[in-house]
Amino acid sequence: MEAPICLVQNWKGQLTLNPEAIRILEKISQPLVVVAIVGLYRTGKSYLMNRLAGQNHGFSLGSTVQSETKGIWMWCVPHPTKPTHTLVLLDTEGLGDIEKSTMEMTSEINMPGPVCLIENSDQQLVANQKALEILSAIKQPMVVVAIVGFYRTGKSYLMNKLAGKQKGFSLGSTVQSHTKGIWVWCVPHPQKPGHTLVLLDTEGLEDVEKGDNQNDCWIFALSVLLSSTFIYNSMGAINQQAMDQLHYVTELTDLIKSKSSPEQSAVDDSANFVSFFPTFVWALRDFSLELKFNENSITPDEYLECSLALRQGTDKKTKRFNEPRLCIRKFFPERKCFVFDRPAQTKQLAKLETVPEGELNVEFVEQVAEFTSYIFSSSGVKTLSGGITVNGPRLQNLVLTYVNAIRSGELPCMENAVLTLAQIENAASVQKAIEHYEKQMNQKVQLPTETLQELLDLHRPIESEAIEVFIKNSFKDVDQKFQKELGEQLVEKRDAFIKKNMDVSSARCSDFLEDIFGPLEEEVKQGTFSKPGGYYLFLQRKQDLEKKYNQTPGKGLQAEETLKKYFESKEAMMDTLLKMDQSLTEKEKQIEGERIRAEAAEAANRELKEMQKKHELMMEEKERSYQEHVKQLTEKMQQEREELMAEQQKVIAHKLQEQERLLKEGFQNESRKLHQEIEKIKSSKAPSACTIF
Ligand SMILES: Nc1nc2c(ncn2[C@@H]2O[C@H](COP(=O)(O)OP(=O)(O)OP(=O)(O)O)[C@@H](O)[C@H]2O)c(=O)[nH]1
Ligand SMILES: [Mg+2]
Repeated sequence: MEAPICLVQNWKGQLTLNPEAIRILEKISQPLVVVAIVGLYRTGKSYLMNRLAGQNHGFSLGSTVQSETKGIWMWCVPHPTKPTHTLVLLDTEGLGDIEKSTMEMTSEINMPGPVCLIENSDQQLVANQKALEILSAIKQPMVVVAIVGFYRTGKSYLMNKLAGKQKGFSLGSTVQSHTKGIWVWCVPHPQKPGHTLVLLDTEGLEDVEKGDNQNDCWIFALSVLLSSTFIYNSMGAINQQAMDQLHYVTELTDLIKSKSSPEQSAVDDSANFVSFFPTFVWALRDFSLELKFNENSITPDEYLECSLALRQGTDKKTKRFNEPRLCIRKFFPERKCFVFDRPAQTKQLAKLETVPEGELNVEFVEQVAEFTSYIFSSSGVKTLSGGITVNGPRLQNLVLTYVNAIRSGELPCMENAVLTLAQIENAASVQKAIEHYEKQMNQKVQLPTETLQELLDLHRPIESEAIEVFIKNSFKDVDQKFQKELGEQLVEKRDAFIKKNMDVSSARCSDFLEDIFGPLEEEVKQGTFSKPGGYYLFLQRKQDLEKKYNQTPGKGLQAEETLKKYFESKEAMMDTLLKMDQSLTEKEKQIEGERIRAEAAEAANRELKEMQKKHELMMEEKERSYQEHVKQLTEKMQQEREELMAEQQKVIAHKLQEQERLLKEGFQNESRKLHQEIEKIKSSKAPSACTIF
């Protein structure tokens, strides 16, 4: 075996055997020596196993704080000392990986049926707390499909099909509009494991009974903002009536803002819509026409595109004709159309939910199957600008931000929503990084250390990891506000460790001093040295004990300082001993006094040097830490820049395509406008280089 292979896969807590690995094992007839390694994540297990295989590479090592190995990996190599044996190395995924536990929690979607997400009561839109809580518990990436259209046109019925259920979103069987507000139903994605399919069913537009349709526009706009696939549902053909009904799309420019403060003067804000708008799917229900154009059969998509062709002319009527078409083409570059036959006999329509599939129109059943299959395979995860994928907590915040904006009379703004999200998540990322730092420091550092350098050497890689945790979990950190905050908190935490290191050391040294010098002090009290020649006798004993103290290990970096303080506190006592020693002449006592003072001066000098050294060390550390922040930030910004460029390229490609079509159709003016938009995007500046602290 050239390289290791996965033996047991661990996918979201589900263990499965890899048949390929089993086949390899089956072929080995030699006796096996099996060595397995188990332990906490990121502790060098894979590295050690590679050494057992006699290789530098093999089991993949991670260089980040994330656990690299998942499940159990196997590597069979010839036994290095037993020629007829095979050595089987089993490398396992790290235990206690925090990331894993949060990932595993995620798969729980507990929604037996739909719940109202945004209530529409008394012309007020209110986010429903219960639904928000359900959303916030789902940590998986979300594919969000919303349906919008006129009332009583079978929207809820179709959404139930997407949920794979006969019943769910409630249907009305009378002419009265049934669904109110926006309802949500989260189900496991039928084709993308680890993803959640979020279905948004909305209240029918233009219900005559409602009288006031003020919120219809908002329901339309919110559905566009929240979804990654937006289904517009209507009855019959795409005729002028259907287009007129779609006036909401032209009103989006007045309802949604992409940038909080549009810096563009020449180009309006809606030019940015295309970068975050969902895929547009038109569902035509009870469609009874033949799909033919100039005698040729056409697909539903071609039918949609034909219907979106513009008309020449400058009169009001032509303008009204062109406007919704232009908006759809400009805002929704990705478009799709599905037609559906009438599902059943008239008398069965009112109770469609209870009609067995076998009794439905065969064509309709096929069309629904084709439709659901497209939605499942083609709808992407809801993504915000900057490549930020939406999960439950993020969707929850989006709903709140948008609904609050509408309630307070502002326009929901895409950029603001992302910034709000970023603020919440970046604050949490700082917290997460600090927790990582503290946990690792407590685990890896044995206090007290012998030197400050030693403590800093341990601190450094852990600080890098903490920054990495932050960088990985944060986005759109405007002016590096949160990274600065992290920097400050890390300094605080580090200094707290430095202080603790000193405190622990001081306390320990004091204990040692008491143990070592205690008996001597006792003897002094007893008067053992209060006799001629007693002073030098005392000095001798003191020196011996000092030696003993110096040789005692584990004192930490406060050893000298504590000793000095101790002697200082005993100065008066030693002075008395010296003065009382009658065997010494005054001259000798004077000389001894000078020696003591010289020794003290020397000690003070040493202390000063120590202080300077410490200061230098801390300055170096500050610089190094700054460089680490900058390094990781620069990498992150590079990535973000690339992401942004890719997004821009995509937008430009869409706009170029539309521009070409407009030219072909003979709309020079419109084409020129698009050209301006493209130029504007091309000249928009990439995020500036990093400046922090
Ligand atoms: N003609 C026809 N009726 C349908 C179709 N699909 C569902 N229905 C029936 O139309 C009625 C309304 O269906 P719903 O799914 O509640 O319609 P809706 O668009 O959600 O209605 P509102 O929520 O009031 O906007 C029900 O009796 C359904 O059985 C369809 O494709 N064609
Ligand atoms: Mg409905």
